[in-house]
Amino acid sequence: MNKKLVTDKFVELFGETGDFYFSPGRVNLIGEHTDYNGGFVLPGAIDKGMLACIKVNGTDKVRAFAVDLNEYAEFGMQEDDAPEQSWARYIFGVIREIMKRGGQVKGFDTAFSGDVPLGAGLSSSAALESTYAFALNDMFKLGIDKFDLAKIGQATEHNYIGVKCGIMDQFASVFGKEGHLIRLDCRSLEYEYVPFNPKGYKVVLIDSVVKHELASSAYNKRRESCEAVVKAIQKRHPEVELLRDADMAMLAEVKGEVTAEDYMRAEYVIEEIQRLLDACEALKKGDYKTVGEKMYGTHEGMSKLYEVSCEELDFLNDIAKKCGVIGSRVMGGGFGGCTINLVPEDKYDTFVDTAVKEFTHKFGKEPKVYPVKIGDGSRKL
Ligand code: GAF
Repeated sequence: MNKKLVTDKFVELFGETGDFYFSPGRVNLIGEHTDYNGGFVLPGAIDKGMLACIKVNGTDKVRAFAVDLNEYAEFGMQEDDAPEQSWARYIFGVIREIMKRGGQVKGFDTAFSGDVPLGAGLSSSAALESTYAFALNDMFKLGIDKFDLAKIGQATEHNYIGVKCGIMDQFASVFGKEGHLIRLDCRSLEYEYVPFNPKGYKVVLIDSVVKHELASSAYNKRRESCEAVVKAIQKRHPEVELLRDADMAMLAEVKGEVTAEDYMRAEYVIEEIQRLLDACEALKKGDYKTVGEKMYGTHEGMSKLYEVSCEELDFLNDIAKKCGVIGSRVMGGGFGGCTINLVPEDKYDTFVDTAVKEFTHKFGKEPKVYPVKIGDGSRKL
């Protein structure tokens, strides 16, 4: 993380340096598209994220600089002051969500930079939201707890970006703990840190470098499908609030009442919640083989039923199988981005070399490789 770059830019633009805050991106071992269905997820913060320098400026305006994009934005903090630039809308959204909850935010100057790759499914946007939610809470002594910091990030996505995401990414970013995954119940927000040190294995991400233009509308559509199925199930089972409460028998009952597409989406989610629970049990016993099998199951479901994979990601998944990787799947929302791979140490080099070589040969572009280190959550530096 280039602290010097951020400091230099901040000083050049605004004079004396300010305070530094960092929030990470995340990986998720298993449990995808389950969060907004009230299910479970198993993410971990990574050692890459967003770094911001920030200082009160004595005005009622924000002056912000995105170092990596070399772009400047200046905006007020009232509802109709929304900035043009999409990166600035994340900061604006966080401020607005804090203010809606009664927090007093004053004008500030800021510059930020990130080393979490954009559009790779590693939650660069949650990292940005968490950085500013955490920083403003700390600077203005707002007393917002960590759960609400995560919810502020999520609400920013809903209300200022237009992505109806779940809570996983922001939660992982704020609550991350080095060497641990977080088993999170996305309905109650009860969570448990699960030590993650798979002896004999390495975790690596292979980035397909595919970025889906319409990812957010496709994402929102998946959520609508799940909600449509819940509505149908509720006619017979009013106690079902979210897909998390449904089972395959309930789903089967509404087969003729929902579209075939919505049915497949719900089938995936119900199976995925179970896969995650099974994987967590296996993880407790150190049974990585079973964890890996579940990961392959997730990929299959995300590809065939939820239809959020793509040719490139399926190709990477096949290579993983061929190279003896014990678990591999598309990670995050999908529609491009990375696969996460649980690789026996002795197969690591061969897998990475083969994936890079064969992918480049087939698609004419090189995938990126990110070894994963599980780091801490939001913090002041
Ligand atoms: C994206 C969303 F932001 C998360 O809330 C989650 O739904 C994920 O996709 C899929 O599991 O990262």
